[in-house]
Amino acid sequence: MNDGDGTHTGQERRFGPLGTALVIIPTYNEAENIKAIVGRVRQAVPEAHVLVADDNSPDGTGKLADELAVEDEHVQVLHRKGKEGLGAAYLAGFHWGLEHGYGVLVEMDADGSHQPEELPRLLTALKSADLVLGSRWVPGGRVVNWPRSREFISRGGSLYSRVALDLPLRDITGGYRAFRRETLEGLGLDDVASQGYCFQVDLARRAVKAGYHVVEVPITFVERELGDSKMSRDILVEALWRVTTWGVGERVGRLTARGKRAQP
Ligand SMILES: Nc1nc2c(ncn2[C@@H]2O[C@H](COP(=O)(O)OP(=O)(O)OP(=O)(O)O)[C@@H](O)[C@H]2O)c(=O)[nH]1
Ligand SMILES: [Mg+2]
Repeated sequence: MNDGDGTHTGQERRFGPLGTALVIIPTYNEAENIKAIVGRVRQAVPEAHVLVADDNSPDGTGKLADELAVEDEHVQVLHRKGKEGLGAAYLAGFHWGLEHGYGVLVEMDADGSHQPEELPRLLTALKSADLVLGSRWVPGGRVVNWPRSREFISRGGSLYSRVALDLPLRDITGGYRAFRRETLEGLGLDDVASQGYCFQVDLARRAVKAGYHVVEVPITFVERELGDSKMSRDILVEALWRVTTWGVGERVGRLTARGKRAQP
């Protein structure tokens, strides 16, 4: 229920049963990681299904994923034609999952930063929420093996988004999340910003503004050990720029609305 000022208490809400979860793992050149991560998900949450969304990785990740899918009917692979970014892969995965009737859609990186063993806690929290964010920056959350500079940028990015967009959240750029299907259906995915961190910020922002009950659950984020990062300075700069434009847009919108109300 909406408590009147736009925030959501979730207290008096009744949440329906969760249904089967689909863990979506976007991959680009994750040949060193794919088997281990899928195995860990299958072990940690045996009833869940896995969808690997691969952008035709040159290192053969898609083929390795196909091998896993042959062995295990809980594993599926979505082959995409080329590298289009993390957000586009997730959007394709969400659509696939919604079409196939899954009740919960989970975002998880392939590189082991998001520990599958923590997924049961996210899913438990989702029983009384519309969206659960795995959070590094709430009490109990932490990062392992990150240089100070990386932590500073990530904390700074979330703080900036929190203030600029007026969001009651601590970790807004993280990508370990569990959505109820109804939440995704209600967000309007067609025009979501699809690049890197923008994608995560845009989804969180839409969920809060739409009045959904968003809960942060502490996670331990582990820096990747194998393979290369795909995040770039461009993705970071784009996120900064977009968040600023969204923030300014919202403030101008509020002022204009106030001005109209004040007119006789
Ligand atoms: N399908 C697809 N997956 C991608 C793309 N870019 C990144 N990914 C995947 O998205 C996940 C997150 O990417 P990372 O490179 O680990 O980004 P990050 O976690 O912010 O950066 P690091 O901490 O340096 O690892 C990984 O599973 C990547 O393989 C893409 O263009 N297409
Ligand atoms: Mg990573």
